[in-house]
Amino acid sequence: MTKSMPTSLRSQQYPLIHDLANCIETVWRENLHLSPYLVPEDLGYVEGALEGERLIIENYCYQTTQFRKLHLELARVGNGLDILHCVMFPKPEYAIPIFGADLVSGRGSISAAIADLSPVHPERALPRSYYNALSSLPAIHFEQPRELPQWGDIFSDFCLFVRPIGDREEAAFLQRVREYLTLHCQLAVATTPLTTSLEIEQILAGQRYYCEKQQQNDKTRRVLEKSFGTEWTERYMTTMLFDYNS
Ligand code: BLA
Repeated sequence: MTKSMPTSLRSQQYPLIHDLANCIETVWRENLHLSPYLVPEDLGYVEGALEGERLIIENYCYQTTQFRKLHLELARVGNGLDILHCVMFPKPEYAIPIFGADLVSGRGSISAAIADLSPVHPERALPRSYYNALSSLPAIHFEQPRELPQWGDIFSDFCLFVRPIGDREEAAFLQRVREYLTLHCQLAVATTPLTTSLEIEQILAGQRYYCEKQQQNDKTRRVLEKSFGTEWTERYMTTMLFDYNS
């Protein structure tokens, strides 16, 4: 495993991944007041190749008044597989959903594009303001919707999970994620923090459940294990990708 300054991975990545990374950062900058977030020193930029192909990971993290961690990760496996991973973890005083997105491309197309505002309430319902805003977006149709895995009960009814076909569907996906992000930032900023410890505990439990389910994604785990081994992968998945203690 080696450490060095990040080269601009994004410029080499699949165009939709590059575009979504830029879109996420732009919406964050336009709507939130970003402060630095300290990434463990050895996890900002990582490169590994235990067995087989080299995996390069770049992490970008921020925090804001409403969010304890905004995380954008870009990764490339060998010369073919590009990945974008993004999660916005609210502070537990904010009873708002978790935004998450994952894009995986290989051999010249995107195989998986997922984005959601996932509820963390005990009854796993979205706040009314989110439900209303998301329901008012015009319906969109994708030729190849994908089925959620078994652990996917964390996702909302508004979860997009598709294999986008062609430029038109890729653009539609990007546009819809921009809408999710923008309304999320605006609603988050307008949210009054909770004050009772019982309510805060419930939100924490919901965030923990979300993370535990995401940690069950074997597809992510396998990619990481091949380059970094099981121990490193377990640490990475529980401290960097889906942590709920900090
Ligand atoms: C799927 N995630 C995948 C796949 C790979 C990765 C290779 C399979 C792609 C496919 O089926 O076409 C790999 N994803 C990674 C790696 C990282 C990553 C290595 O983020 C990080 C280093 N995953 C998330 C988030 C969501 C998510 C935030 O990290 C959703 C908000 C979802 N990824 C997700 C889902 C699948 C997936 C639902 C499909 C899983 C399945 O079909 O079993």
